Amino acid sequence: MSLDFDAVVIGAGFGGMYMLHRLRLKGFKVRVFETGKGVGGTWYWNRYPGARCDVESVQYSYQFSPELQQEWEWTERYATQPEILRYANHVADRFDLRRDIKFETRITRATFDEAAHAWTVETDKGDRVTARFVVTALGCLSSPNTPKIPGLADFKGPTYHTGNWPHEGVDFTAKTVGVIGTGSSAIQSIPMIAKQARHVTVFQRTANYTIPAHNGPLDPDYVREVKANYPAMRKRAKTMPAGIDLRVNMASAVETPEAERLREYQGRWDYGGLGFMASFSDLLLNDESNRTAAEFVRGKIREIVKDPELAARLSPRNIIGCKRLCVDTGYWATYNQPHVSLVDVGDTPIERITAGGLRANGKDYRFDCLVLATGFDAMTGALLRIDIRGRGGRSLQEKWTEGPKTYLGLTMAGFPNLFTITGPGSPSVLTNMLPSIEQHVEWIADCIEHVRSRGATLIEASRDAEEAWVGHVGEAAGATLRSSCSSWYVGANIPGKPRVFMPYIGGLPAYIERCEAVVKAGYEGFAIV
Ligand code: NA7
Repeated sequence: MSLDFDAVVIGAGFGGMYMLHRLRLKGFKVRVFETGKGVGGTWYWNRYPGARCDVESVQYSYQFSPELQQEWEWTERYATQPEILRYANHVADRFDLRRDIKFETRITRATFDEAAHAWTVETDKGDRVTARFVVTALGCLSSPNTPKIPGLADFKGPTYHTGNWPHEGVDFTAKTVGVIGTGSSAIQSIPMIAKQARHVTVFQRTANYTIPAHNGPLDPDYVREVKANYPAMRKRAKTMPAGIDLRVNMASAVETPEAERLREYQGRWDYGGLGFMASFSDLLLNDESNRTAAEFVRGKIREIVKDPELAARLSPRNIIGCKRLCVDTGYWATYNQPHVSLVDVGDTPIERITAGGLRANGKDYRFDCLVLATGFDAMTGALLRIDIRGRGGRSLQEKWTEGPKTYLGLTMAGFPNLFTITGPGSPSVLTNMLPSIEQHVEWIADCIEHVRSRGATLIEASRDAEEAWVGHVGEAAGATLRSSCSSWYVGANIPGKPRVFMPYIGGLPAYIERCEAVVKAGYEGFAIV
């Protein structure tokens, strides 16, 4: 049987773009399908005001091409969504990627043909193509979660989801706005919306921790230094659990004298960003240690927010870093403005959305526009939206009824020749996405090349290898405080979703080592036919 393609890649974000490039370099015939009109994935859809990466721009970028790395100029410490999208487009142009990408086309079904050792992939535009391999590059936070609040369709004004923001932008001038959610997207967008709007009402279910970004233009001397030493920086980053080159303090928070501990937190606060969690090595291992960091941040909220009662309501009570830590620009201070108000919906959920606003705590709140900053069906949502059928016509939905199961976050038993970039069971969402993506892509491309070089047509993870990996992912999660709270890491934000800590928390270095060991042992845990 002659196949249309060697590989079909689903998605043209950073994962899909590099997968295409890498497979083409190895001489494979590849077709990418992308729902959007352009490349960029997350950065194509998340256009809400204030959208910005919380990993520093010089690190949140590809390293596979030294030329690209040298020629691209980031302007700010943390790049804005438009700048990252320009970068994605630059990469697409530079490596001539668009000719193999079909845009505005959603994959609806992928079916494995056991006799042909090939996938048949169908799209919403009526395409039906065959390929030996399928690689999903769907992103971990790409299936927006619209909560099933009664009456959502009754709202007369416009409703916007941060994860699917209008491309033409939204002007909130003179408008009253209701925002549901206080996650990262809300924390980034609320200060920007408040700059325009007449009034903003934020509906908070769970108060969240955020660390100031202290964003600003990049110092040309710093950029020169980074560029002169890029390989060393990238190498250091790969030795860090999160794949980010930052200083980790190996001391324990509780064993450090209080004055010194506070100095460390203050230094990290003043520097800004996610490095706050690297203040001490045991913040996610020891409750007492964690409490010292959480209390430091609560103290900052009390300093910044003038009304003590409001400060108390904005102060998170749970473990810091259990949910994804946020990075902000002026979030807490926004609540000092008279036209910004906070409504707690933690103890009693929002009753219903009404024509003119919403009803909560027995009160009616009115606004012109509704912003849903309500997050995503993370890690599995985008995969399960596609009808993926492996051996015996068994669907991925059936396989994952009790939670996602993968081998290395890259492959699945019963689904031969199918690979997932940043899939559940990989460390991706707990790391700097770009180096994780590059590692996954290079591993997958080498694997596909290996299958071809053996004259084989099928590779499949064994059930035993998969079970062992799932067990290891679960054990690693159990050792940290991170699996203990209700976050999207455990699927807690989606009613009915199995509660499983989905990413691999053992860190990028341990993960890379494991992936390399599997290859060295002749693709241990795989059958190649
Ligand atoms: P998040 O972090 O999942 O935040 C979603 C927010 O929406 C969060 O505060 C939720 O409260 C809230 N939410 C969700 N459903 C409801 C309902 N029904 N009622 C009230 N509040 C609700 O998504 P983001 O888009 O902000 O960020 C996702 C990731 O992108 C982030 O972690 C970074 O990695 C980048 P909850 O906390 O569940 O009580």
